[in-house]
Amino acid sequence: MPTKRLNGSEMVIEALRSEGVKVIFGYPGGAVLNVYDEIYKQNYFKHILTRHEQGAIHAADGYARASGEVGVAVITSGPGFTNAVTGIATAYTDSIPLVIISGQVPIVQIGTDAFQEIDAVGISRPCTKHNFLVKSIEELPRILKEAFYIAKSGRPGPVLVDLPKDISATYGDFDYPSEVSLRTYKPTTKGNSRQIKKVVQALKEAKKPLFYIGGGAVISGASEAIRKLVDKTHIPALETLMAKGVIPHKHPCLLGMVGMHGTYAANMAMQECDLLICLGARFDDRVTGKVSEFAKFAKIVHIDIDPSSIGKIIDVHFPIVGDLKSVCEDILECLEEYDISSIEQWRELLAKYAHMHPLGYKDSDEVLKPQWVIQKIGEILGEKAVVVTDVGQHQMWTAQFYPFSFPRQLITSGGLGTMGFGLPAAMGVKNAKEDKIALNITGDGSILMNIQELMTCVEEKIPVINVILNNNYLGMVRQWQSFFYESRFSHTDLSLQPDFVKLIEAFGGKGYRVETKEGFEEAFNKALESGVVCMLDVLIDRMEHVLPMVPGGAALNKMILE
Ligand SMILES: Cc1ncc(C[n+]2csc(CCOP(=O)(O)OP(=O)(O)O)c2C)c(N)n1
Repeated sequence: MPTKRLNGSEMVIEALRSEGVKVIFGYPGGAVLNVYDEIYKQNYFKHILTRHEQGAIHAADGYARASGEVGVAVITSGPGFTNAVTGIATAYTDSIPLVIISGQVPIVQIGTDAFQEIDAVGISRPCTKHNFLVKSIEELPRILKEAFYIAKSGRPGPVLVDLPKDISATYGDFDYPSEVSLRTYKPTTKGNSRQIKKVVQALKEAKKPLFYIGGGAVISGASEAIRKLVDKTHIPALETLMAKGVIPHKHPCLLGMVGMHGTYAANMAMQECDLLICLGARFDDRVTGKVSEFAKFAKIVHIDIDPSSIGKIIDVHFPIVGDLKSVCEDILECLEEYDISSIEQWRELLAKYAHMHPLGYKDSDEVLKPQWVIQKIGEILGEKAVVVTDVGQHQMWTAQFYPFSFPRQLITSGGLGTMGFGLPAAMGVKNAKEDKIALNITGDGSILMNIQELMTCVEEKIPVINVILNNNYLGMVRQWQSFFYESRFSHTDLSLQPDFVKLIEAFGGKGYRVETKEGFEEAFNKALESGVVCMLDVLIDRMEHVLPMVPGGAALNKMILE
């Protein structure tokens, strides 16, 4: 490609075009105005104006999670940037690839407390995979190329490009690099073959082996290879919240979700296994419970693209650094034969556990149970929806009761647990997956955190279906207060509420209040037919708990079951 003379803003547009970006989310302001002027002139990609910078980042994040591509957001300096931080941290914790272009004050004003100046690079250091402050026009093409490369390679994550206003107007030579070579950053993708052979040997010898599947399985596209491994070996598998759908919910080897609100069978399996094969999971405290009691009898295999995550929390006997998909394929190749009968007793024991305490709830005819609502939605939509959640009890009930059957079908803030994620993320999802229904299951607390994005949905005609499981409480916090603070409900009562139906109507969408089972089906079908952004305000049992529950810091087998 011949070198072109472009200014910084034109370079940004050209880079986005070269990267094949189809949609970006953003919010303008003075420091980023030059870039916005170029956005106005181009027709390569769509720009969606959110109503808050946090919304822009979550939307780009939802887009990335649903599509597997890099999400892009453009924001301005100062408060624009600080508003974005929660979104950036959310993506960082769940290893989501984003490129965020933020306007910055002109170079000469940096460090002078100029209007809307903030140290974006300093603030974002702990919550980005990498960040750049562009100091000259010459380095901008390289930085843009590297930003995309770093965001999506290895363990993905958000990358910030902080672009001072003067540089966005300065002309320079634009020669967009076709490749990236970074001396200090070279992710290992191929797993060590000797180590893989050892794992295969251990797998054949184990009497109680167990697959522990994490979000890395989704990110690396390893689902098919993992399914093949499970189908070949019949080794029981458990999943984290972030791995929902990697193994379809009805697969006979799947024990369900592990951890604080995991199934009895999954948690007991974790405690009793003799070989734990961790496939792209992080040993998060919500999964391990008390670390010293965790998988005490097991030899541990940990496969992860990020070497720094191996051995961080749990001692590992067989570390393998590499891309999970490629390592799983190597294991499959190396495995050749596997004697399924050698683990029959183990499978029988776990089947007994699953039978003893299946996931369940007491249904009622007087009051709507949230679990019933989610099961019903699952029956109606099944594979037709990509399900987004906010954070709280509704998130856990969704994980427990929705029949997930493909990877990227559940989009949720797992690591950071960010209330307010749902609605904007669902907007991103709908843009990535037009053929799917974008369903946001949310709480009465969470929805109010980014409710302004309803306006974006109306303007951009994004028909997100929001289901509020309304318990008039910050339910998950109230649950902790019930169990661990003798029901002193300090500031978790949300009885005072807006009229959600009128609220969404004011924005220009459709709203329905639901109090009965019949009413739910009727309203839900109307919402599906409406083709516009909707909100169902579903009044549920106010005091329902998410069970089972492992109290924070307890061992996984110390579950509260009822
Ligand atoms: C931004 C943010 N603030 C606070 C919390 C702590 N928190 C976790 S769950 C929860 C309650 C959520 O309430 P709601 O959205 O109504 O959902 P429910 O638990 O009732 O289903 C809170 C406050 C959080 N996760 N995120």
